Amino acid sequence: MAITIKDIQLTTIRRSLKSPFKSVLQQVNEREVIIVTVTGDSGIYGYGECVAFETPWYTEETISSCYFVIKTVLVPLLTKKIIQRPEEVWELFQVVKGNRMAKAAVEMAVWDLFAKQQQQPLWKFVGGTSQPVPAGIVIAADHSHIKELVAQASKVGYQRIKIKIHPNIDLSMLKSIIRDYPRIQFFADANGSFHAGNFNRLKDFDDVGFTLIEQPFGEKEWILHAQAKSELTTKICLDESISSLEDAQQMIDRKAGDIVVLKISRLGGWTETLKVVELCHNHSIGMWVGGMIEFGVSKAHNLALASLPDIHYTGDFSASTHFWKKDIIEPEIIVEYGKVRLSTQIGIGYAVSLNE
Ligand code: OSB
Ligand code: MG
Repeated sequence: MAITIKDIQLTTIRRSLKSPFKSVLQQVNEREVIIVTVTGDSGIYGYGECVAFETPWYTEETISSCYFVIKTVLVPLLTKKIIQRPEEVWELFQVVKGNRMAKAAVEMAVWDLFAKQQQQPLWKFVGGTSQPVPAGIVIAADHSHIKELVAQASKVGYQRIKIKIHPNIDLSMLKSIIRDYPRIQFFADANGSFHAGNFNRLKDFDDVGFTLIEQPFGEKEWILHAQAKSELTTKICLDESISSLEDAQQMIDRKAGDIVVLKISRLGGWTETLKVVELCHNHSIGMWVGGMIEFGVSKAHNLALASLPDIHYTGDFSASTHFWKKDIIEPEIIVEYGKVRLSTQIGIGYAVSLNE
């Protein structure tokens, strides 16, 4: 059934992280996101979250560029339109170049709206299953804290721990930690900190015990990634490199990676993300859902994505309390026995509270 888009509201949320998030790219102390609320003609609300950062260190977009593009370009394009299927939003936004994170925030809200109109949880609407989603956490801190943070995460029950790495990190320290936790899967995320000049150093990471190495080289370094995939036994996984269906196709054609990190924001929304999932499935490429130091609206969308039967690796799913004193959703996201249970409520499945 068609939905007429009546109104689109933007709310800025700004909160401090409980502790700084440190990677080779940036240290994040505070987070600002935009919550997009789309109202349909029946009065139902759909929610999306824009997760661009304050400065362009992860993608080219920023939270201010997104606010500008959503407000002055995307809202006028969508308001009063009659939409039959949420995929039509992607078509409608084709006249706007780039700006995928801005587009994703609005498009996600429309998917939530459609799921609610169909009286279905979003995970069901996109074709997922009801099984609890395995929870993974990211350690992005000084090296002196890694051991202690792994011990804490293990106690909470996380089944997968992603450690932010760089070429100079102490490998014997990492080896001994990984040996101490045989039941936990360890991922390494290099955020593009390797280059042709230190390729051999990357090879030293091959026998540390990581399940995969995420984004060793820069975004466009297809040749270096292909070389890494052929010379290392550890799986190569791409994050920053994959911002479209075409990028995923490049990775496959050039044999530049084994696994893709799905991020709805970086890919420009659900429509493109689901195409990437289909492509990866058809080529036996592994997938998992990546985090963006986000709030509960984005996490709820991510949980729906992770519920798809094709997603086999554990994603960045930490409890609300990991980054935040208080999340913006009710109930908050909790990790039980290493998993997050999916909501049985319609749409994203959580109430959203936009006041402090
Ligand atoms: O490289 O995966 C990344 C957070 C922000 C920007 C980029 C990345 C990350 C993370 C995920 O590592 C952290 C999380 O939200 O759990
Ligand atoms: Mg990453």
